[in-house]
Amino acid sequence: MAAAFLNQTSKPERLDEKRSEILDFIEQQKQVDRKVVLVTSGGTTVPLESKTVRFIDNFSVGSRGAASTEYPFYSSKSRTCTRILKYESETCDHTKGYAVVFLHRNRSLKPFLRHLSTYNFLDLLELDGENQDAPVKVKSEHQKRLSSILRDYEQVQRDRSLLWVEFQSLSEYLHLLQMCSTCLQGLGKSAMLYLAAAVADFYIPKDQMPEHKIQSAEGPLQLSLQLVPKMLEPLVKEWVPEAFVVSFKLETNKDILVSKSLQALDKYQHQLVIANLLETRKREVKLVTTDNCVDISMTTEELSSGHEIEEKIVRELASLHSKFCSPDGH
Ligand code: 9Z3
Repeated sequence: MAAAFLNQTSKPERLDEKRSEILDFIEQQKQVDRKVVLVTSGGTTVPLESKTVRFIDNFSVGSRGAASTEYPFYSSKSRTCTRILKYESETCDHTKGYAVVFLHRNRSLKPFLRHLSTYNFLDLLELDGENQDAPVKVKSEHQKRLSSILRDYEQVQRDRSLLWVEFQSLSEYLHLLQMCSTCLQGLGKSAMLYLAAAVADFYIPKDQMPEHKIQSAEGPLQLSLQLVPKMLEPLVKEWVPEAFVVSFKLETNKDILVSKSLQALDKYQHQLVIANLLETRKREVKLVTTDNCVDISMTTEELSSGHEIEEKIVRELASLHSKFCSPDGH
């Protein structure tokens, strides 16, 4: 099913080039003995026309993935590094932790940059002087915030511990997911997959898709969508069988959340499901494994002081992953 879907949809551009970039990146991380996590983030689009004017989309802006990408860099030694959140000058340890392959929807939230997403970029800047070639500088009230974000970003760039991979449509995402996962195979157990992207469940197969823009003159539009095959199955069984795989389960009805998560674990045989409800996803999640269910939640004080649930999620996962990697499992 998954293979048939991938065969009938066109591959993203420069796929082979991207594959070698990822393999190089993974090799560099191996040399410094860093674990690697693949974080997927944002929603996928489902085109209605081959020459796409219209597409179906979903709500996800990629907050979960972008926030979660910032914490693994520090997770092995400095467990409570909150500099990015509070913009204070605590010392972070960037030497170990994880490297991240950030597979994200284009124009969704990005790690580091997301802290500025509520600003108009131009409002952060001013001209230093009146003349034509006066330099541009950051306004004094934004200096502290920006230099803190920039320092963290530059550190990650210097360490070469973050690789950006972009998708837009469902098929791009699935091809890239397959490619990134298979690249991680060489890391064995020290690879983690953190599948936070909100992936479409329905699509229009290529042979049923009109080539040109659908015309409104033809009257009301009726769509018939097919089910997208679940990629977790080949991912766990074939693409990256040894890795620590974390998927997300999103529901709006709390009564079915845990049972659906357990069903997914049973069906795909991966390590963990993070269960969340649409409305409360920023303040509570459940980490569901076959034999346990751990609640992670945020107090109002924690949230109002700028802390994020992803910090706790990543800390917990790093600890579970480390047990998973140790020979006796402790
Ligand atoms: C999630 O559940 C993520 O936590 C959210 C994050 C998409 C809710 P935001 O981007 O939201 O921060 O606004 N992701 C997985 C959603 C999903 O598609 N899950 C599938 C399902 O529930 C399984 S792979 O069936």
